Amino acid sequence: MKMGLRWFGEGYDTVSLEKIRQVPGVSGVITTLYGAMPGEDWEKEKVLALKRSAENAGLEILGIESVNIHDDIKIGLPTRDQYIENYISTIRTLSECGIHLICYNFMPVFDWTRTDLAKPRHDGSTVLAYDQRVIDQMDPDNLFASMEARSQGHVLPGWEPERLANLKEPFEKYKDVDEEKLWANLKYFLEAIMPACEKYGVKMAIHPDDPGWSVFGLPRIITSGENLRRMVDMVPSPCNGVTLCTGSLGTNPNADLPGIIHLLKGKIFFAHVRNMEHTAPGQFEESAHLSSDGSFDMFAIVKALYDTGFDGVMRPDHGRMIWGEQAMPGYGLYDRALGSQYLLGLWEAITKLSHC
Ligand code: DNO
Repeated sequence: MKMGLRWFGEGYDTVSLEKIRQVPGVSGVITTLYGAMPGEDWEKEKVLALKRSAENAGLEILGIESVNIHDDIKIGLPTRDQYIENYISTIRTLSECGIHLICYNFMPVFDWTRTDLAKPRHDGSTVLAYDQRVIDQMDPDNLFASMEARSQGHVLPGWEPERLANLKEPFEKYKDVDEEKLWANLKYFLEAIMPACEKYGVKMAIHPDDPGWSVFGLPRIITSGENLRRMVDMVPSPCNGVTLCTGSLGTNPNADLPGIIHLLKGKIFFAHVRNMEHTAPGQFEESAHLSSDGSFDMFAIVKALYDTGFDGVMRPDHGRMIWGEQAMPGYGLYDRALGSQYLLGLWEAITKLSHC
C-alpha cells in the first residue's frame, strides 16, 4: 500500500509539494493536468513537467485523478469515437511518463455535489455538507452558481466553468439517456480502451457517484457495491477496476463498507478513505477521519482492505478546514495530514497484529 495526498498542481493548489513531502509516510501525490478539459488528448510535455515538479520535491506521481470523460461518450453520440481515441492516446502518454493509474468517473454533467462547502461543525471547523431538500428546491444553474460562489475563488475539481456555463445544452443532450443506456455507454467505452490499458499497463479505477443517487433527474449508476461489481464483471480485464471511495458509497446509510471491499476483492486499485456523519435522511456532513467523529467504523474499513490484500494507492479524502487554513474546500493540508497519519496508524497496527 502506498499513501498519497491529492495535489491539484502549481497555481491551482494552495498546498505546496514541499509541505506534502513533510507528512510522514506520504510518498507521493495523486494529481492531474488541472486545466485540461474532458476529451482532450494530453500533451506529453505537460505531463513530464508535472512529473518533474513532483520528483523535484522528492515525491512520486502515484496516479492521475482525474482524466475526465467527455459527456459525448457518456451520452453515446457518434462523436464519442474521436474522444475515445484521445483518451487512448492519453493512456499511452501517461504510461510513457511512468504513470499507471487513472481515476475517473461516469457521472453525467456534474461531478461530486454538495450544497454547503463550509458548514460549521461542533468543534469550530467547517466541512462540506449535503442536504437533498436544498437540491429539490434548486434549479441546476443555481447549484453551479452557488458552488462557484462558495469556493473562494478556487475552481472545484470536476466543476469547470467553461463546461458548466450553459447547462441547458447538456441537460437536453441527456434527455434520452436512462440508466441502462448509461451502462451500455460505459461498456462501449471500457471495451474500447481496455486493450490499450493492458498494452500500456495502465489501471483504470472508476470513482463512485457522489452522492450515490440521481441528482436533478440525471441518471447515476456507480452507486453501490453491487453496481461496482457489475461494472468490473461487464468488461473483464486486469486493468478494469475501482476507486473505493468510502465517503461516496457511504452516502447510502445502509451501505456495508467492509462488505463492499470484500465483494470487490482484487479489483480495488485506489482507495479514498474518509468518514462522514449522517445527520438525517438525505443529509450528511463530512467529519474528521477518526471513527468516533462520524458514522463509519474506520478500523473495520482499513482491516477489510488489509484482509483482502489491498496493495494499491490510498489517500485520505476531504478534510475539515481547521486552524484557520484557507484552501480549496475539502482539500486543505492540515486535516488531510491528520487523516493520513490516522490511516497509517491503523494500517501499521493491523499489519503488526496479523503477524503476532
Ligand atoms: C471530489 C472527488 C471527485 C473525484 C472524481 C473522480 O472531491 O472525489 O471529484 O475526483 O469524481 O473522477
